[in-house]
Amino acid sequence: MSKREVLARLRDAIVNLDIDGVKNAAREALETGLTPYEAIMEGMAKGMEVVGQKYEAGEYFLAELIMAGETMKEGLSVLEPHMKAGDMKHIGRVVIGTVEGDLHDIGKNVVVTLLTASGFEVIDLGVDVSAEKFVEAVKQYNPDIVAMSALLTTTMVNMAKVIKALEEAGVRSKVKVIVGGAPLTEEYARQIGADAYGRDAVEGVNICKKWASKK
Ligand code: B12
Repeated sequence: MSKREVLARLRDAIVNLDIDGVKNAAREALETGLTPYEAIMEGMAKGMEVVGQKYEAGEYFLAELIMAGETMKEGLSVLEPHMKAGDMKHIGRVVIGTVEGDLHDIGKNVVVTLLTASGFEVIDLGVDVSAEKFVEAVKQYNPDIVAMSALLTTTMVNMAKVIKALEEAGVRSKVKVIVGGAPLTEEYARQIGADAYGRDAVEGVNICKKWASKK
């Protein structure tokens, strides 16, 4: 099979949410001599773009977005062991986490997958992440972007605490801050001093991509 055919298979497997198909196509990609980077960016990520478009067009819903994320993860699990450090040219670095007191991570994980597929290096701090942990991670990893998720009205206030802590630590101006999660609004994001609000993962990642291209 030609490289082009394998890339098309990778793309289609993501669009069709086909876990077995994506694993097989990822193995074929390696056999055909594609690099894992090419398989991700020119194959699976193209599929993710189509999934995003279908979501925006109302053809796909959240369930498909989550499944596409899972499918992508399965494909990555085949390719990752074959990736050499420095193989992947990252377009930016993102520190992400669900804020303190909040254990919801399904949406955040979709954001992580889409960011990774778009070429970002993502440091995922997980759930229930305190302001101190965000600040430590910013000092340690020197990211371009800090992304926060909250699904509870009682925890979204903790996003403001993180931004304040970044200010107090003198690192706020070094990063762009994007926030997301079901209870948030554009207005709330502005009010707490975030640089952007992502209504969903697709919009959020598009904003991050725009920032990366302006670097
Ligand atoms: C699944 C779920 C749970 C699971 C979480 C499992 C997990 N691993 O995440 C469990 C069962 C653990 C849970 C627990 C609780 N939950 Co709950 N949960 C939900 C549920 C049903 C779905 C959330 C979800 O995953 N959606 C799917 C994802 C893909 O969507 P999403 O998270 O919104 O993310 C999308 C966008 O928001 C955006 N996004 C999200 N994060 C970010 C970040 C950035 C940077 C960007 C750009 C975008 C972005 O992109 C995503 C994809 O497009 C919601 C109801 C609902 N329909 O939202 C209630 C809900 C969020 N839960 C609720 C509650 C009350 C609770 C509990 C307090 C219940 C209890 N009494 O114990 C606990 C709290 C636990 C805690 N401390 O966090 C309420 C919150 C009410 C409120 N406004 O505060 C909701 C709304 C249900 C309800 N109607 O009452 N929950």
